[in-house]
Parts: sequence; structure tokens; C-alpha cells
Amino acid sequence: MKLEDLGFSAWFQEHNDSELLKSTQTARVISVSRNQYMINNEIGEIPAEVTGKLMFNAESALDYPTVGDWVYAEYFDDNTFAVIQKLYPRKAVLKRKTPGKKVDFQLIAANIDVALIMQSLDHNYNLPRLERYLVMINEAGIEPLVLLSKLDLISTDELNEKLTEVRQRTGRKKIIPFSTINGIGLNEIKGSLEPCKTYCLLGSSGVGKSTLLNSLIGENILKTRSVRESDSHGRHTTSGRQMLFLENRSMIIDTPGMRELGNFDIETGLSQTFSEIDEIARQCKFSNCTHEHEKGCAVQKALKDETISRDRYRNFIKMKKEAAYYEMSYLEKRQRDKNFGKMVKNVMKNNKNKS
Ligand SMILES: Nc1nc2c(ncn2[C@@H]2O[C@H](COP(=O)(O)OP(=O)(O)OP(=O)(O)O)[C@@H](O)[C@H]2O)c(=O)[nH]1
Ligand SMILES: [Mg+2]
Ligand SMILES: [Zn+2]
Repeated sequence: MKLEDLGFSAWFQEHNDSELLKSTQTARVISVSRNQYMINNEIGEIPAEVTGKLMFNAESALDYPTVGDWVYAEYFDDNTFAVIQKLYPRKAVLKRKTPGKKVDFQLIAANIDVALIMQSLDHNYNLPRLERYLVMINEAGIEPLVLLSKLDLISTDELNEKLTEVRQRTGRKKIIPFSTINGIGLNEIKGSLEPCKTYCLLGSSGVGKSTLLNSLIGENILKTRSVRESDSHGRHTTSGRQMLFLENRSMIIDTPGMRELGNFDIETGLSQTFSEIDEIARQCKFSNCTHEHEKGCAVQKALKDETISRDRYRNFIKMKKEAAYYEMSYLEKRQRDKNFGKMVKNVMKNNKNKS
């Protein structure tokens, strides 16, 4: 495959390390599982590893290659194996807080043009969560497209209600409801995918990300959850991340469902997602206004005048608090978690003593 077909653009060309290109070639990471990478370029799809130097210099997981990365690779053994020397700068990157207490980050994918944010129209449908995804995507500087799956499970009236709600709350007109069972909406999704662009599927486990990809490709390449298991919670069917190539030459990355979202630098995304509130907040009397009880708060006034919706306001405040939590330092958080752990232990002990 040619580099342009894989999404290589002038931006990467301008940022290249011409010295390093004398001994290496440019390739794109198309799948990652543990320390094994698959990379692709004119030579073809081959396995690769990273150099010891790259590992040694890596300060965190963010310095390792991820799906979608452009890399400098040195080829060996008749081009059957490669070693990744260095990464190209990333144009956009999707990352998330790793599950659990520790504040650590995991890369989801790099150099994504459009994020396909997916919710299913059954019990998974949740507007605040959708807003959280939009914040994350905006913050990463990636364009979002909202897909609502399992359309076959609800009535037309219910659908229209939900569509109106999503449009109002997110300010987005283009939202695609679809079903892989009756095929409604699939052509609209296909029509939205452009050649040489990279897409990434995001959404909770079980919403049907891999099922959609299989139907777009027309083959059951990806493992999906069996219908029998469809009620089982907390299990991820997809574990690795990989990029697939559609007939129209667009690329889509499948990812495992995410349980937690979090981001240090969420503020920019926050002001974009809640732009109408952000605009008003600039007129508050105090620059550090929390918009909850201060005198001269323009947001509180707008709430009374009903210029902004109470639902949107509640989410805005909730996300602001979350952002503040993510911005606390490592140490503060560890202390907080430790104290919490102690408290839980004490409560358990007391309960034991009582019984
Ligand atoms: N009713 C209905 N069920 C669907 C539809 N699409 C997918 N499903 C079912 O939803 C379940 C989950 O599908 P997956 O594609 O494995 O979900 P996923 O989002 O890839 O999940 P993870 O890989 O765990 O993140 C399966 O049982 C599918 O058969 C749909 O359009 N309608
Ligand atoms: Mg999956
Ligand atoms: Zn205010």
C-alpha cells in the first residue's frame, strides 16, 4: 500500500527526520498486541518491534507506538521483519485514564481524523456519557460523528424523541441511527467515510462496534459477542486494537469498550462542548467563579432567565469538577486514595466488631 493510501499527508512530510530516513522507511502501525506491532507501507504488512533505545528513553506508555502512529522502521531479513526506531510527531492522539485508582494513561489511537462515537439505543443510551465522549474528542482536536446502534430495538416515536434530545443537547445535526440487523443506516455510514481518512470507533463494551465493522467489510473478520452472551456485563469481546481497510479506501480502528474516561487537559474540550455556557461565564464578576453561588454570576442569572438549560448546566458543573480532580497531582490523588482505603478498612473493622 502507498503511504498516501494509508493516510500519510503533507503534515507528516513536513515533520520528517530526513537524516533518519537514510537508514529507515516510513510505515504505519496498524495493530498492537502487547509488544508486538504490525506495520504497513509499500513493502506490505509485517511484524515489528521497538528498539531497546526507544524503550530505554520512554518515560511513559505515551512514548510507545500505538495504532495509527507513523514510525521510522528499519527492515531486516528480506523485509520480513522490522525494528521501530522512532515515532513521527502525532497530529492527534486519543488517550484515556487507565482503569483503577492509579492515575496513568493509555493510548487508544493516534492520527485519527474522525472519531465515531457509538451508543446503542437500548439501556446503553446515555446523554451525559455522550457529552463526556464529545469533550474528550474535542479536546483531542478530532472531529466527532455520533452513531446510534441497535435501531431495531426501539419504536420510531422513541427514536424521534431521542434524536431531538441528542440534537438539542449536543448541538449536532448529523447523527446516524442504524441497525446491523435490518441494515437501516448502513449506507449513510458508508457514505460518511472518506478515502484515505482514519476513523476510530469508540463506545461502551457491547454497543456493537465490531459488529458494525464486520458488516461494513462484509466479512466476519472481528470477533463479536455471541447473542447468547449479550447480557453479560463487564466483559470485553475486543481486546487488541487494529486498523481495518474498507473497500472505499478509508481506514477504521476498532477498540475495546471503555469503562472510564478521563483527561488531564479537559478544559479546552469542556469550553467547546458547553460553548453556550462558556460564553456567558465570561461575564461573571469573578474570574474564578464556580458558577454555583457567587454574587454577580452570569451563569446563575442565565439559569433564572432560562437562557441555558438546567440539564446542560448540571452536566457542565459535574464535568468541571471531574476535570479539577484529574488535574490534581499524582501525590494528592494517591493521598486521597490512601485515606479512602483507610476509611473503608475502618468501616469494615467496625462492622465486624458490631456483628
Ligand atoms: N439488536 C441488535 N443487536 C446488535 C446490533 N449490532 C450488534 N448487536 C449485538 O450486540 C452485541 C455486542 O456486539 P459487539 O460488536 O461484540 O460489541 P462491541 O462494541 O464490539 O463490544 P467490545 O468489543 O466488548 O467493546 C452482540 O451480541 C451483537 O449481536 C444491532 O444493530 N441490533
Ligand atoms: Mg468489539
Ligand atoms: Zn459564574
